[in-house]
Amino acid sequence: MAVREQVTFCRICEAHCGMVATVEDGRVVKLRPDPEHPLSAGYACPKGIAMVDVQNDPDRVLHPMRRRADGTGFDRVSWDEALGDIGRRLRAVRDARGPAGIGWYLGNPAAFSYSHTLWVTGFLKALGTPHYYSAGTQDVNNRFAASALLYGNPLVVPIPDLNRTSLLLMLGANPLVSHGSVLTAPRVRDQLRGIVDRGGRVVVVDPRRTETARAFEHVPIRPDADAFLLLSLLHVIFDEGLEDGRTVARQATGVEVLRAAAAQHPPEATEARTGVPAKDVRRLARDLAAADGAAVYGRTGSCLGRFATLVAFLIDAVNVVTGNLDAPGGAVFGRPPVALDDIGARLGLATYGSVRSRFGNFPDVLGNLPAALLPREITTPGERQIRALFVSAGNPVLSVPDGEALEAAFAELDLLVSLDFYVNETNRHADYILPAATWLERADVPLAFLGFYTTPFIQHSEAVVPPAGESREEWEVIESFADALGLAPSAIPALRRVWRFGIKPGPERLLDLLLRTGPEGDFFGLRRGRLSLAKVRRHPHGLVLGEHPATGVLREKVRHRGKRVRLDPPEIRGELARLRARPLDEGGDKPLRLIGMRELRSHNSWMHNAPLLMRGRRTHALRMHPSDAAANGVEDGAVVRVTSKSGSVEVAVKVTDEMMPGTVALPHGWGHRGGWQLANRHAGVNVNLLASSDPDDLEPLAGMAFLNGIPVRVEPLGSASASA
Ligand SMILES: Nc1nc2c(c(=O)[nH]1)N[C@H]1C(S)=C(S)[C@@H](COP(=O)(O)OP(=O)(O)OC[C@H]3O[C@@H](n4cnc5c(=O)[nH]c(N)nc54)[C@H](O)[C@@H]3O)O[C@H]1N2
Ligand SMILES: Nc1nc2c(c(=O)[nH]1)N[C@H]1C(S)=C(S)[C@@H](COP(=O)(O)OP(=O)(O)OC[C@H]3O[C@@H](n4cnc5c(=O)[nH]c(N)nc54)[C@H](O)[C@@H]3O)O[C@H]1N2
Ligand code: SF4
Ligand SMILES: [Mo]
Repeated sequence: MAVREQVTFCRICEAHCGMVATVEDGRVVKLRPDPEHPLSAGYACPKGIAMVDVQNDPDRVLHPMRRRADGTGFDRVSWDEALGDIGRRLRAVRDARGPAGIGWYLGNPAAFSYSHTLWVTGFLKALGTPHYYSAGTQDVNNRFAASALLYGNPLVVPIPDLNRTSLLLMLGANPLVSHGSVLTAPRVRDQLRGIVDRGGRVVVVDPRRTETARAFEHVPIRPDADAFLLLSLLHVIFDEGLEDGRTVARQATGVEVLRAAAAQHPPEATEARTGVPAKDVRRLARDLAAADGAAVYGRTGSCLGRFATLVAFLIDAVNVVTGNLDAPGGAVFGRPPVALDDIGARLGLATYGSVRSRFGNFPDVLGNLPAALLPREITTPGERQIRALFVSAGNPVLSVPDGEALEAAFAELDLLVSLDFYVNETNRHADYILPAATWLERADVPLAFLGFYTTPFIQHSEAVVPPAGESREEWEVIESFADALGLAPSAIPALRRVWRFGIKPGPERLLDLLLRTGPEGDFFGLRRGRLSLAKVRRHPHGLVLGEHPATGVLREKVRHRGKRVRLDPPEIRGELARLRARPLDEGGDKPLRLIGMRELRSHNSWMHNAPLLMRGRRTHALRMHPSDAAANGVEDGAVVRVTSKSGSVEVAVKVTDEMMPGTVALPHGWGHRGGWQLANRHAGVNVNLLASSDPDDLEPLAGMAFLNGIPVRVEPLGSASASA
């Protein structure tokens, strides 16, 4: 038996922990943390270890599958047959409807494959369709929209300088479980602990006393009220003259608008909205202003409310006003060896509002339109109606509001094609499922995340094993689609031109070019000893590229005239007015507020089939405070009906005082009925049936789904044992 070990890195979440794979006879049999990784240094979470279960899963899709006409299942077909038929049907759609008849939904795991992302972007750019959707409108697009408004470039995104900060204020993030997002900090627990060990503080603003909140300081807040809290922090800072006036004058324009807005939200006035005592807000504001390096950081809990872009904007505004933007220990701009913000801007990919959605007139964010609109885009006749849809590395039926409407809409498509390695709740409706390689089966670099490392870093991994069965990497499959349409799938015009002469640079050539011409690049030998793909490859455990992220680079980043941060864009003034006009809503017959949460042994919807993660009778449960349970006549373990204006689900309750009274939490990514048998046995429910896909319910500036703070009612149905 041939046994070998190979160094690689995990590509499930943004920490990108170093791993060592054991390969026996061409099969990955074990994954363990890499002790020699300079940053993760022997750490990996249970999901990383359990990837071996996914890799060898008997339920994995290993050859192309075509749905039977009668809908009773799938038949195995050859790649040639599948690609031939898909090509014909794509051409028919394009001939009849133009490129706007074709759309793409790109799921979260795609972000962990640079080739997948670049080839989808290139394909859609070459095709010329406006229909580009992704997990982004359920995740982070508000952050990019805020950056477009603040800095004139959606790809300019600050991260907290964890290694140097003395006060980290986190809104809606639970890094002890999520391991950090829009923040690449392997061993994040140690990094946060380090702040406290240096005499600093970590403050967690969250409706739930999370794992992170418990380990540090917790400020409970009502869901969807972060904008009020941030405005009150600004209120105190301005009112007490605590702002860093010189830095603000140097870095920003329009501060008067912010000052006037903040003046209307003293902490005593917002207390009823946020539930945060005014005296605590005042103290926090003073601490932020006084700290030697403070950073405010927000993640999904701050992104999925009704004012998501405003919240992201205000987070950076607090960083600016306290003098902490682009300064050591504050909110900084990373030090990526590939400057995606600059490249994106030059290629015309760093867009905000260059396209508008057919419904609700939402602006695109980096080309993305709101995924919640997909059912309407598919079913409503007219120009730009979607007739053919690709879904790669996504499960929007579970991850996007109103999956039932999406499932119903699929029936009206001429063609639905999925690139995945499971039959999930979405692609079970596909005409074709094309088997994708896993991250253990492809070479990679964390390209999209290089700017988010709190210690500048790069790593390359070779494929550990070749694609299993007939699996293929996405970029190759996308080239087949492009061939069928006579397109060169590149966002770079020069490459599209040479493509016609048969010159088709693959991912590696492109990556090498990006590295060698980047800020650390060797410019093909002009700067000896600097970065090239070959050099990165010579360091399989990865390469630390500097001690700290860059500071003092704001003027290079900002694209507004005068190179200053804009604190008064009209879009934000509109949101501030909308916020002021918002009535204090008691919810009527839906008095509770539903939020999301993540668990250590789940990863969105796709790791519930891994036996290692499903041990110990795991179930899907609604978390509820004892006082709410008592008021609603609910006991621990009882099954309840949760009803919102959009739908209802039945799920068991876990009574816990970690919830803030009035707020209930239910994880997403459950509600299984795909081809994953173990997951189906622990099915749970689809929480997003409670979310709305009505354009009026999406956040206006980025089209964010409203997933945190949904008004609901909870009614007891009986005990779990009785209904089982
Ligand atoms: N184990 C695990 N890790 C993951 C994932 C996973 O599914 N499982 N998913 C990955 C992905 S795709 C992402 S995007 C990241 C997300 O990374 P994080 O955003 O750090 O992860 P969450 O655990 O969702 O944390 C969001 C927090 O926001 C809180 N919250 C909800 N509503 C509000 C609100 O209105 N205001 C405030 N202030 N807080 C609120 C929730 O209680 C929750 O604790 O995690 C990644 N890592
Ligand atoms: N209520 C609520 N809803 C949410 C959230 C929330 O906090 N609350 N969070 C949102 C967030 S942050 C996110 S990111 C989304 C996630 O939403 P999606 O990205 O739509 O879905 P996932 O559950 O990540 O499913 C990913 C699919 O990709 C497949 N896959 C995994 N790796 C690969 C690969 O390398 N190649 C290919 N081709 N396929 C692969 C998996 O088998 C799975 O079927 O959910 C969002 N939905
Ligand atoms: S924290 Fe877990 S899932 Fe994330 S990269 Fe590390 S091992 Fe992978
Ligand atoms: Mo996400």
